[in-house]
Amino acid sequence: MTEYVLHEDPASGNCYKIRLVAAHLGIPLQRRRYDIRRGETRTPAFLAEVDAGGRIPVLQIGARFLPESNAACAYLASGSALIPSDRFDHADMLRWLFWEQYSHEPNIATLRFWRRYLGEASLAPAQTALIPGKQAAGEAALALMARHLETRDWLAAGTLTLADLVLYAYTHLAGEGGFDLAAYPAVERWLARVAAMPGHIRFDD
Ligand SMILES: N[C@@H](CCC(=O)N[C@@H](CS)C(=O)NCC(=O)O)C(=O)O
Repeated sequence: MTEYVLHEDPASGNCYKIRLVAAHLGIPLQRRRYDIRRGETRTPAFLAEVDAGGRIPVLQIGARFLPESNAACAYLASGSALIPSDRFDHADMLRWLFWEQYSHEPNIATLRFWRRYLGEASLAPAQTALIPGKQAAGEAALALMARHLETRDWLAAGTLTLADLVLYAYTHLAGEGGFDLAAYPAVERWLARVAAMPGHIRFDD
């Protein structure tokens, strides 16, 4: 049987995505921990052996290494009901994964990291200057999800898919980034639906 090792920092929502998908599918994962604030993914050994990009998560599949959280989720979920077989639904699910990486995670996850883990006082001036733009873009992402979910239970395909699990990760932590989820009740209702599904695990499980 293939052995999976998740190279992760437990504080990362990108790493939680992979644990969440694996839990839904009953796939056991070994976990190897790094502290990104101490530069543990930037050591010569990590860069040579795990990922030349120096970031987590990385899913190790036997002797091979797969970086990028959404790619790792897609690998684990391949062939499962989390990936729609209908051609349009499949592509629609993928668009949420791509959207998450371009319009959601760079704003909501980055502000969470800066505010919750680094503290605004310790940011470089160039980072502080980016905060208003990231706040506005994060609010826009949550508003778009809310509009979509006003009339639907799930993001794509009318059922729970990888899109819901991937977006759940940083959306449910958005409060730690300075976003008020109470302003987006349709998103809150969807978060509760995802968390009630069999196989769900919490961020700190
Ligand atoms: N697009 C990547 C983002 C990976 C990423 O930004 N990882 C962060 C933690 S969530 C990291 O490793 N930061 C440490 C560093 O860059 O040194 C993914 O989805 O996996």
